[in-house]
Amino acid sequence: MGPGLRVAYVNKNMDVSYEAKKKRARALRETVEREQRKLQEAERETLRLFPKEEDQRKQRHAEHLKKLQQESLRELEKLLKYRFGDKQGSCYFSSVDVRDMHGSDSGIRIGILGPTGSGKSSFINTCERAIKLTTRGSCKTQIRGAEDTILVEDYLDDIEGCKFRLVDIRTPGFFGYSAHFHMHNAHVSESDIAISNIMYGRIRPSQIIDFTERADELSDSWDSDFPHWLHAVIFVLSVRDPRLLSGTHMINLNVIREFIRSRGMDPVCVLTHVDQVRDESQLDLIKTKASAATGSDPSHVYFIENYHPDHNERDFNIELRAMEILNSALMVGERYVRIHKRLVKLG
Ligand SMILES: Nc1nc2c(ncn2[C@@H]2O[C@H](COP(=O)(O)OP(=O)(O)OP(=O)(O)O)[C@@H](O)[C@H]2O)c(=O)[nH]1
Ligand SMILES: [Mg+2]
Repeated sequence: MGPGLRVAYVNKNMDVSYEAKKKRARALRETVEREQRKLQEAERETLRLFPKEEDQRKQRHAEHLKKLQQESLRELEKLLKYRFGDKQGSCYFSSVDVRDMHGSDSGIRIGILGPTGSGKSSFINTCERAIKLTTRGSCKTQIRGAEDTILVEDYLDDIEGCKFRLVDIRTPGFFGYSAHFHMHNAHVSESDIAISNIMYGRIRPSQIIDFTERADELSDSWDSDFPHWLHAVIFVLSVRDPRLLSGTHMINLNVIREFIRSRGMDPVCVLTHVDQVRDESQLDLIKTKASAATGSDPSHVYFIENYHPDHNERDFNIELRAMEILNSALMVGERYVRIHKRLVKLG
């Protein structure tokens, strides 16, 4: 250290007297007490102005639910008032004759197709609960049937004036069967018979037929039974089905996808069991695969958690999603009607 320089250790409290320290401590205690009183006062004021935080949270939740419920009721009202043509507007059909559709009691018939256990019946029940405001749907889930039969059943036909139907198409084994046909090309025509029986409404409600049995001969005028046809198709696949990502569904659905697309119908695809997806980053890939397998435009691919035994309490999000899907099916259904009617006109 150089000359003239010193290091001094300063005890900064050395020159503070005991009395002064006591005074400072008292002042500090008083300041703390004052601040605490201020905080308590502010808290009391907050509690006076607002309910407790938990109550606030509940209130916010209740308001959110109320909004969803209102939205859900608005959508339901629109669906119950739905008349054929509402989605596309009357001009859309100006060049074709759609009197049969206007006069039809059943309106747009939406076929629900998909592999066994994919959640078709549960989806129908979810729609029923949304449309009928009931606590359970009437479609039986997880029922077993003979492997080689197609069973068709109408739903929503018990609502007076409802201008669309959901048609549950139980085809145990059909998708594997159809793939088998496809791979052994010789039998494709048999598969086509099964599909046309379904699409052209040749299987009457509750009738059971064999795959390859022709249900009905084509009537003289092939358009005469048009209101009975399926006008839209919703493919129901489960996100937990490994055949989706492996590409097997791409093959399984080949025949039916081509049948539908070649007739100008845009299918809708519903992906169930979304509550069981652990890795949300998979959703995009699942959607792409489902779109390719079903031939549905990606904008017509929807994820849903159906009502199921572990999720049975009313959920407006579920019901809103179901109604969104129904609206989408009505939209593509009306489009298909015009395509078909134009073909009829062209002869
Ligand atoms: N967690 C969950 N379970 C579901 C969902 N959808 C359906 N399930 C359950 O999946 C099982 C099969 O559903 P179903 O509706 O019977 O399937 P399906 O397509 O009608 O089957 P088949 O009539 O045999 O062709 C049932 O146990 C349902 O409760 C969903 O979104 N989430
Ligand atoms: Mg079923």
